[in-house]
Amino acid sequence: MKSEKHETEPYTIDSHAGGDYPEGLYDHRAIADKVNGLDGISGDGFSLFRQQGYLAVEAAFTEKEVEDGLAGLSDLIMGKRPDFRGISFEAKAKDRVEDLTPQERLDWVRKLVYFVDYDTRLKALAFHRKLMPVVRRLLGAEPELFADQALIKPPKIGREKPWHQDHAFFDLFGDTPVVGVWIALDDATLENGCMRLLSGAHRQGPRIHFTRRDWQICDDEILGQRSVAAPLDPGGLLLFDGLLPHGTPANASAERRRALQFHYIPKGTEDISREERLKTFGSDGKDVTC
Ligand SMILES: O=C(O)CCC(=O)C(=O)O
Repeated sequence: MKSEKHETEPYTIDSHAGGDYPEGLYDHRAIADKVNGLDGISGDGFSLFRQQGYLAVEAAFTEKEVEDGLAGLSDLIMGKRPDFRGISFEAKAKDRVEDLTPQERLDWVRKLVYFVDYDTRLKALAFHRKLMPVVRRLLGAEPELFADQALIKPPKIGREKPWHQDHAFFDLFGDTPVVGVWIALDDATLENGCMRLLSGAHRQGPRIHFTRRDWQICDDEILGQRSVAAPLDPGGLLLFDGLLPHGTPANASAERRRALQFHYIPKGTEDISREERLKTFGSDGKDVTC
C-alpha cells in the first residue's frame, strides 16, 4: 500500500495552529550516541534500535549525495517541475507567497511531500542500496516506501513539531511495523531544531493524541521526562520506530535545517480507515483530557 495524496492547488499553507509551548518541553538529558555509516550497524546496533526505538548513524550518505538531495529540493521549490503540488509553506508566509522570488521561497517553505517521483536524486536516497538492507532487517519484511517528506524548518520562522508518534498520522493498524528514516541535509543542531526522542518509550505502545498546536501528545505527558537530543551532521540519519515519541523545537536561529524523512512499512500491508486509527490514537470515549 502507498498512501496517496494529490493536491490540486499549486501549494498549501501549514494549517496547524502552532504557537508558544511550555519552557523545558525540549530540554534534553543526553545526546544520542552514533554508529558510523550504514555498513557499520552490527547486531548490537539492531538490538539497540529495538531497545531504544531509534539508532543514530553518522556519515550514512556522502557529501555528494547530500548535495544532490539539496539540489533536488531546491529545484522542486523553485518550480522546475510545475506539475509538482507537494509544497507547504509556513503559516507566516500566508499572504506573501505570490510575492516571493523563487530564491526567497527557499526560506519560507516548511515541508515537501510525495516528491520521490518528481526527482531522481531524491528517489535515489529513498531507495539507497545501503539503506534498504538496514530497513529490511528492522522491519523483518520487504520494505515499501509509505511516505516521503522534506522537513525544512526555515531560519527564524520554522515552527515547532510537537511531540508525537508518527504512527498516529498513518491509517495503519497500531501494530504494523513502521520504520522512519530522518536524514540531515544541513547541520541539525540543538539551536536549529534537531530531533528530541523519548528513548525506549515506543515499547509503551500507542498514545492518545490531541489537536492542539498540531496533532500531538499532551505536553504534560512529556514535561519532566528524560529526553535525548540527536544533533547530526549533514549526511547523518536517524532510524526510528513509528511508535517512538519525538518532536523538534522551533528554529529561532539564523541557520537552515533541512531534512528528508522516509517511512517504510512491510510490502502488502493493509490500510484501515481514519475512524479505525482514531479508536487507537484519538481521545474520544477515553475519559482523558489535555
Ligand atoms: O523534522 C522535524 O522537525 C520533525 C519531523 C517529524 O517528526 C515528523 O514530521 O514526523
